[in-house]
Amino acid sequence: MSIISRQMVAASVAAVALGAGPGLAQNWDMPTPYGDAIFHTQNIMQFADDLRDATDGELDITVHSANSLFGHAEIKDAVRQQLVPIGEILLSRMANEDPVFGVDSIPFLASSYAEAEALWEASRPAVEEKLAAQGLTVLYAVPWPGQSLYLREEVTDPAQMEGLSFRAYNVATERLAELLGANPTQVEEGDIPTAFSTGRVEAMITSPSTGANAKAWDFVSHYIDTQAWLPKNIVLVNTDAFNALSDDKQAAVMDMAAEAEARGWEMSKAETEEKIAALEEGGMQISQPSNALSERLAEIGETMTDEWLEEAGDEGQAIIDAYRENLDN
Ligand code: PCA
Repeated sequence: MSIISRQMVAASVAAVALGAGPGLAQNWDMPTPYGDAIFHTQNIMQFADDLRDATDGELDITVHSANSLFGHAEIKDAVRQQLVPIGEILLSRMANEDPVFGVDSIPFLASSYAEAEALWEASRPAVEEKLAAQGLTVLYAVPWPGQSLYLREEVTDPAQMEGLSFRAYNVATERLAELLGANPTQVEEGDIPTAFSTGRVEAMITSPSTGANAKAWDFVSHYIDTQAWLPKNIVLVNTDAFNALSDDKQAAVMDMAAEAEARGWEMSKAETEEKIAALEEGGMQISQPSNALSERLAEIGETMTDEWLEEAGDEGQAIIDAYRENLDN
């Protein structure tokens, strides 16, 4: 977006903050990275509708999807600086800032919905605390379906992936590619089709949602259903902007966020089978990982868990302990 429109957004946010008395309608711009066809975006649209209804139109969120207002890399800082009051990002994009943000992207640490839920419960307090220190309040987080492999040939031996240009979307996918002997390249979700068609990448690991949305069958032929982890998107609000709302509006935001979180997890679960079927309908061959591939990926998962624990220290160990305890209950 241009400098001028950025200044206009900033000016309108400032005006809203100044005039934030009860009974005054507030318009919030909300940037998100993913497109309108993605269930996360649809869930956010529903959240915005529910909030508009709950506040009699006094809190009116306009969703700017697909990086149209700010790019993915800018959204968090835009919310911090109150250029916009609210936004969505992939939580693990912040892992280079603090490893705690990346715990949901370790292969096979938490690869089912029940495990992902136990992990979110165990890690949420630390995530909230770190973001609170930056002036950000967590509203909710929703996982993508399990992350699976997209390839141009049938892969049964992990050695077949050595040397491939492999699309990455966070530090964990970069590390996974390295451990597979592939060459990672960061590519935004919306740029996947172009990255494949221009030969920048030739393999990836992502959800059936993203694969189907990108029409993966146009550029890869094989889907291997590894469902290795469930990375989450997180919705953040600027704490000052939130505190400037009336008590009623604050309560409505929190209530609708809790509903959006519950709804989003259900949407994500339903997506998994639905979008794998879409990939098959598009002409892709769907298969389960071979034993050799499963073993290699499990090994990589253990390596990445160890590396993560080393980086995250006692705080990381406490999260893993709490996670395992949640699983036992
Ligand atoms: N889709 C996003 C993040 C994880 C996912 O399933 C992506 O591929 O960038």
